[in-house]
Amino acid sequence: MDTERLVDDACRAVIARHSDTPYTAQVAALGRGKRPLEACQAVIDALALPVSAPALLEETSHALDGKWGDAELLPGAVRLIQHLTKSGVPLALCTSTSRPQLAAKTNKLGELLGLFSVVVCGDDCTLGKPDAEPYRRACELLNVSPTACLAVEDAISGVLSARAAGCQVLAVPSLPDRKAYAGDRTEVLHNLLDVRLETYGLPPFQDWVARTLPLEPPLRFGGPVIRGFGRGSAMLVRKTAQGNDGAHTAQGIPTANLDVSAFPELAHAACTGIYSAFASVGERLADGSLPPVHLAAVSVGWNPVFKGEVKTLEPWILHSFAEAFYGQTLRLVLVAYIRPEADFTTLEALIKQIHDDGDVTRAALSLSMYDAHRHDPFLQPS
Ligand code: ADP
Ligand code: RBF
Ligand code: MG
Repeated sequence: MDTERLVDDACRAVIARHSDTPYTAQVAALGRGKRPLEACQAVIDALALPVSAPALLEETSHALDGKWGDAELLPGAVRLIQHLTKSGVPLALCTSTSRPQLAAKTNKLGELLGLFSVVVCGDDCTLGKPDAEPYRRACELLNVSPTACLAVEDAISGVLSARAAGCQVLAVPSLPDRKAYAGDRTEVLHNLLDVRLETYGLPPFQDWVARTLPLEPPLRFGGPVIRGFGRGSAMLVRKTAQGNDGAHTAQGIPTANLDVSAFPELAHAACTGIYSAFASVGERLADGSLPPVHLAAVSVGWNPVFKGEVKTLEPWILHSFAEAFYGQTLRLVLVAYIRPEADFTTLEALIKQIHDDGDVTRAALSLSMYDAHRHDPFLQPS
């Protein structure tokens, strides 16, 4: 579940009462996945806060009261749980949350929680993550050897716990710093949607269609187009399109950027990747007609090719516009996932890949199962 944002907001507010030292992403990462009291202690140690762990926990718990219900499932989590259940693979939930808190936190899980045959909570164990005990206990209760278990984790402490217990580990960090997660029997992905279960001897997903994975429900984002780094049109120019018959054939890959900070659920979670979408720009035309709906190949992520440190959300709209449209309202309905964002050693390789994403988008979104989303009311100005 994506509880990072809720916890971070509460911690930032509470810590500001005790210290001027900022609660950075690095400090936040130290507490992740740990039991509440141990998470507080980790943050206190890092920031040398003049407060005890129980006192800090008291304050943050208070700030979080009634907020847990806002926690969303990470993209791909429902798909994974349902597929494994249908395939008869036993599931355990191994959480640092205490049993009394679990109900409040897993509000949105609904019936999914009942699909886990084993639930290990933080207060069931003598030692919490990153110790091996929680995962060792989960495997025992499943009555399966840890080597035959796959642990799915987004926090370092959870990865360490599962690895120490002897499990195979699938890590989906929410941060661009992925090196810290690497280790024996560990695969680090950008996104839960990318998991190839057959790698682990588990029944493979069979829901890919025309090189895309349908997003149910689709993801909707709208807002004014902001300036990016000015790279798309200028740097992502296909060499083969240049020269020959004049400058106008040299077309770059302009991407209309939205402000990611307006979508906290995107800013935090491990949901980077390349997607296919329907897009519209601007308001009703003077004659009252609606702005047209276009296809778009959308990038959500850290842009590793450019060593980016901020997440961006940017569609390359597969349409030739007469002029730029900064400041106008852009609406996106992401209907399919294509691939994780990748690092490339040359710009040509990135450009070729993006054009391929465009081809995938054109082919897939013409299928009736996707084409229906063209009429999503979200795409029209209110
Ligand atoms: P920036 O870094 O400021 O986003 P880009 O080089 O990526 O600059 O160009 C993006 C801008 O180009 C968009 O904000 C939009 O105004 C304009 N634009 C023109 N055609 C397109 C298109 N087909 N898709 C996306 N943006 C386009
Ligand atoms: N950037 C990357 O670093 N890796 C990628 O795999 C990648 N894929 C992209 C796919 C599409 C469809 C689009 C539109 C962009 C992609 N980019 C990728 C983002 C690119 O770095 C970004 O648009 C430029 O930096 C312009 O800001
Ligand atoms: Mg751009």
